[in-house]
Amino acid sequence: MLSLSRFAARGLALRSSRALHAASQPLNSVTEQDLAHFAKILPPSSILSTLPPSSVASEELHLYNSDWMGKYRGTSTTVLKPKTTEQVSEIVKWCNERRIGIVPQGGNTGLVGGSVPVGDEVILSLANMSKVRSFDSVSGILVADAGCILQSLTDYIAPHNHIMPIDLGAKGSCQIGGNVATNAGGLRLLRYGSLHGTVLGLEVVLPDGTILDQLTTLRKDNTGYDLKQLFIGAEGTLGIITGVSILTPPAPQASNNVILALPSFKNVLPLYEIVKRQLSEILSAFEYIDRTSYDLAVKHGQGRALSEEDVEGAECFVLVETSGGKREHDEEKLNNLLEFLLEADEPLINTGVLSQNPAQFSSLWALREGVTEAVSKEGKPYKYDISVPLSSFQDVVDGTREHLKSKGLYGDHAVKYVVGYGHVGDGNLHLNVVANSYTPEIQAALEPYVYEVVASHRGSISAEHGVGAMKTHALKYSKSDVSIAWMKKIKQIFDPRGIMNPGKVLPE
Ligand code: FAD
Ligand code: 2HG
Ligand code: ZN
Repeated sequence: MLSLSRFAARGLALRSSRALHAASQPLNSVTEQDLAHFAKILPPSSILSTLPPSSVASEELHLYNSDWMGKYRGTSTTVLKPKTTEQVSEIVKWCNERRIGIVPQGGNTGLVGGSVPVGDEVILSLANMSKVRSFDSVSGILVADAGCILQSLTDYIAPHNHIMPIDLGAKGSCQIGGNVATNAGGLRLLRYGSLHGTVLGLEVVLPDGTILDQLTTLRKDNTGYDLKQLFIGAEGTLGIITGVSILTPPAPQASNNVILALPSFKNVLPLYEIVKRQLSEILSAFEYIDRTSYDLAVKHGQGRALSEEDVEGAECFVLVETSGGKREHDEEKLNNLLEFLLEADEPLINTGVLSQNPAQFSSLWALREGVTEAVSKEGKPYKYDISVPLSSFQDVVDGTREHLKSKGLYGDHAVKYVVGYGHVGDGNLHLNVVANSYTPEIQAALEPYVYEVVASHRGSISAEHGVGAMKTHALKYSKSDVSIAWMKKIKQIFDPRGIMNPGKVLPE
């Protein structure tokens, strides 16, 4: 008995050292033989390759090889677009045997370079896996292919009076699988919590091609380790999500929003306390926009500008949304809040602009949701999505600007703006540094500076966008050596040959 277990343990050690060795070898490039094999799994229309017989021009792969910001670029020769989980499994099995790297790609809206190759890995696009598998309008449980676009799922369940528990500016392009893979936060997290809570089950193709079917629709299931949680936020490094089961909340009967103009950032925290207390159960978002973010949103046509009078003297803005069961009740609460705020002896706000109809509701939201787009139109953004104490949001933004000034990098020749906006309710600041172009000097001035500031607050270097290719070297600022070592062990167990989204999340 004893000798058998010793033997078994030795066998395991041998296997894992061989696997470790494999993972440190360079990955193989796709060859014409590989393409011939993929052609047995997929129809020609689902294969895009610069290699024969597909032989498309490399420009046709540009959209897949480049990220949303135009900051990260891969050199993949081949994009595969399977329609079924079985096809994904067959592709992955082959790539694992041949040691070809795979990058799972959803809507390619990620902001940390996770969705594009670091070299010439195969891009496995989920775009053709876009069917709703089932929806139960009583429980609100939706089961869908991972490639379903978030907005189309929203539209699908709307007639059944349900909404998706997640909402973000990229909803028209991002996919539910990408949302789960990044554990996306977004604009509804304050109300409906994170995907770690709302995702009930997943179907995942593991790096050896095995299909892990955990697509349960159970609200409660305590049968041991909850494996699906590992894939939520793994950014495609542990497997390819092919199906998602998610709990969708009933649509609120009434939603309202208001933009509050504040004379000073220091009023944001006390305002948040009052708003939470007064609106309690109907508060569904509390979003922060600094003045420059607002000005850029307006400049680039995101939402309708507030009147001159409303923005005069405003250092920043807060967008408050309510979602509740009764319109009159909610409106009364919101009006009472506004009255209270405006009539205070020392008012925390200058003014409040309340939406009066659905068009105005969307327009106010666009001023906040549209900042990302506006910033990208203005220049080349360096993006840091960090968790720091709310009280330090402005100091982090101002400190970064001063730091760049001290390096001679602030001004039209280099960095044009340093802006802050984000999800106050989640303690998540989006620090965006808008430059004329991406340069090594700006990069060196920002990193590790920003990460050190975050670490000094015991914050997180990634509150919601993930690590991707951007922050692998910076993981240590938010995770201990012990945590990183265990993350590496988990990666090694699932993906001993290192094929799944190489160069992402974990440091070398
Ligand atoms: P992709 O960008 O394609 O991929 C992202 C990562 O997930 C990559 O590592 C990729 O390999 C992996 N991946 C994708 N699909 C799968 C899959 N099926 N299985 C395994 N791995 C997979 N993010 C937020 O959190 N909150 C926001 O409010 C927010 N707003 C945004 C607004 C704009 C305008 C933009 C452009 C982006 C925003 N983002 C936001 C970032 C981005 O939209 C999210 O990270 C989103 O969840 C990515 O989804 P996607 O389908 O585009 O994934
Ligand atoms: C948001 O909250 C997104 O608008 C994007 O997470 C943030 O572009 C960014 O930095
Ligand atoms: Zn965000």
